[in-house]
Amino acid sequence: MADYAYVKREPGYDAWLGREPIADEARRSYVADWGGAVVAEERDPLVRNAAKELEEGLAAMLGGRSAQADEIGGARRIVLGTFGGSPEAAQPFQAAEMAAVGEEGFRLRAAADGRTLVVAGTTGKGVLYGAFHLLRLLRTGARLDDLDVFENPANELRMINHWDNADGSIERGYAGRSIFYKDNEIVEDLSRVRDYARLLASVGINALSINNVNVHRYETMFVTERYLPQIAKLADTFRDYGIRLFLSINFAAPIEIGGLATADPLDESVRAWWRRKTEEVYSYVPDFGGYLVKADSEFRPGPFTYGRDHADGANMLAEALRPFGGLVVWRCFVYNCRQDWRDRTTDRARAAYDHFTPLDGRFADNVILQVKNGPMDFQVREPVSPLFGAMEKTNMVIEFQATQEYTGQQRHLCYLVPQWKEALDFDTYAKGEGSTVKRVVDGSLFGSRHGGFAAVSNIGDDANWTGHTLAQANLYGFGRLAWNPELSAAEIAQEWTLLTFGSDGRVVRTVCGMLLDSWSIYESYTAPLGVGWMVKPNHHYGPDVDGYEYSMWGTYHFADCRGIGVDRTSRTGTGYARQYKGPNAERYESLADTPDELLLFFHHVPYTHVLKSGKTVIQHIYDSRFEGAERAEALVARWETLKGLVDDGRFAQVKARLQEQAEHAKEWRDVINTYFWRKSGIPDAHGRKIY
Ligand code: GCW
Repeated sequence: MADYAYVKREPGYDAWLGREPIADEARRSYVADWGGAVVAEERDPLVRNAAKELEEGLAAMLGGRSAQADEIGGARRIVLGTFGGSPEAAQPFQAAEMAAVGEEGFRLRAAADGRTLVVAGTTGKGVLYGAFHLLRLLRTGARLDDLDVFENPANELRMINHWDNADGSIERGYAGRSIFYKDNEIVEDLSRVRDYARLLASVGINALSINNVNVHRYETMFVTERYLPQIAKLADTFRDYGIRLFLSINFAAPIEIGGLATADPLDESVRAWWRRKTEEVYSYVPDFGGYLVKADSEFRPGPFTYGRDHADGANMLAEALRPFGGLVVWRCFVYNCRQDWRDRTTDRARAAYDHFTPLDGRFADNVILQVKNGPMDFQVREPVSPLFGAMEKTNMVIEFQATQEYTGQQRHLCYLVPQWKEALDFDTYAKGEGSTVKRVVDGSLFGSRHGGFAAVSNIGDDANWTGHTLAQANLYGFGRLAWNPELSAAEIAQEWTLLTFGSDGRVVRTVCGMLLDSWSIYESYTAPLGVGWMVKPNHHYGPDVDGYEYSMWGTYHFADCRGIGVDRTSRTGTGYARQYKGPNAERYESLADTPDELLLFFHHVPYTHVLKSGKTVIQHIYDSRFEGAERAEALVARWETLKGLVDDGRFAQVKARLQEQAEHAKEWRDVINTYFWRKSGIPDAHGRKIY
């Protein structure tokens, strides 16, 4: 792991909490005028951190001077505090206004005296979020004179899942090694972890699971005193930034480390073991969040071994956690990963729905099911999982993948917020029109007790956290969206760019444009029309059309000399389309109504099938591969226009990645086009080079 003092100075380390002074002089003096002094009287550690962040942020914006009224000469002050603990912070608000602010919400207001800007919340956590919001407003050019902001987060759980292993490796990690572990120990120096907590808190993340859902030998012992003292220190670091720590657990732990002969969730000795363990965890981490569980999935142990179901398994852990207010986050990524490719009746896309919907109503109220956004596995394009909206009596969290396993591994640019927005805005029709996914997970649709968002982390110990500097926008965007899913992908891109690269109009326009185009570019040179995969096995990077075609993983495209796609209709296919409700089921059952971008997910069609766009499938395959590769190449040229406007370090870093992407996009283009030309025998209508 790179030395902290060193990485801290590297370009990109500060990410969107950048330390550059505000370039525009008028703006700088306006901010200086308002930010004369930061006043916070409470001892609450979160209020203290809020004040510290504001002070340091202001000092940086104003060019390194400390934000003291007399030095900067600003006449006005920023007051931070909780309504209950700071009369000055409460002063500008009516009782009803204060009552409307939830546990994590905040209000910002320019007080009537014209001299005070107030950052106030019900709790220290709210004040902290308010301070970060104010910093964002200061940097992005907001007017302060009549400032009046009121926010509560839309979602209770705003969580990051780390797939970090104790040996320091990261499953599907593309930005270096773990910042938490080295050689099966938790790192001693938590300075970098603290900076990470700041980044997360600044976008409202409030929960974090620190180890891979595939729990191996050492991580199984995280719930023992071998690790708990160090885990408690990690939890302390995160607590000061309002983040609750979760652990991924091994369902077979009672056997592997407990000396029991079984892990049967209905066995009293097993239940007692988990109760004792959980008590021990809470003795070290009093505000411990709970357990994240991958069970009976991809060779992980689970309740099936004992003839029990997922509700039995989850409820056993829920019982152990309940006295302490802890949660079970139980993943629904459950499918048969030993499928025979010859078997055409099994459809992996159906699996989560088939396993879990019969259990609706059986889960304890401190269990939350965590469902991947799509039914398969984080492909560049998938329909939305039909589990959303299908379990009225069950808490649900949506799981996104910020780490770009299937979307370019942070070597390619792929801003995922537009993809996530599509999933969140998808109407499930569960209770008629307007039953969107975001309303399922925020709890409002079914009145669920718990819910929210989770994302698989995309950070590692690379100096810039995410490998590709522009991939920071995915972490930023995830947090912002979890706080407020109504923000648009463009608004988030703009905020991130302003905060990260400053306010030069050319930079903002160019970077936002690149971000917003990038998902579509990546999609267009990789797998066509929603069919997915076509990647090299295991590491999943680069094109291999048949890489998974004859494997056990259930991810097939069924291309032959006549056509391609998976028939998931109920009349002639696997019936998956019927897992949707009302108009969605009708749409996907119908070849004519299925949108082009998902055509091959739902239907097997001849290459000569004509799309809504007017093109044949084969011509679409060729055209989009050619266009995609060209657009990838154009990204390099677009970035190059920013030479001298972005610091040299980050400029060079991004340029190198974009060049690699452009080259690799050609590889995708040629492998895919050649494959389909050879299979179909149909030439490109425009006679371009296909090998
Ligand atoms: O996307 C797949 C990955 C696995 C991962 C699994 C999961 C942690 O290829 O590496 O395992 O999903 O989500 O559990």
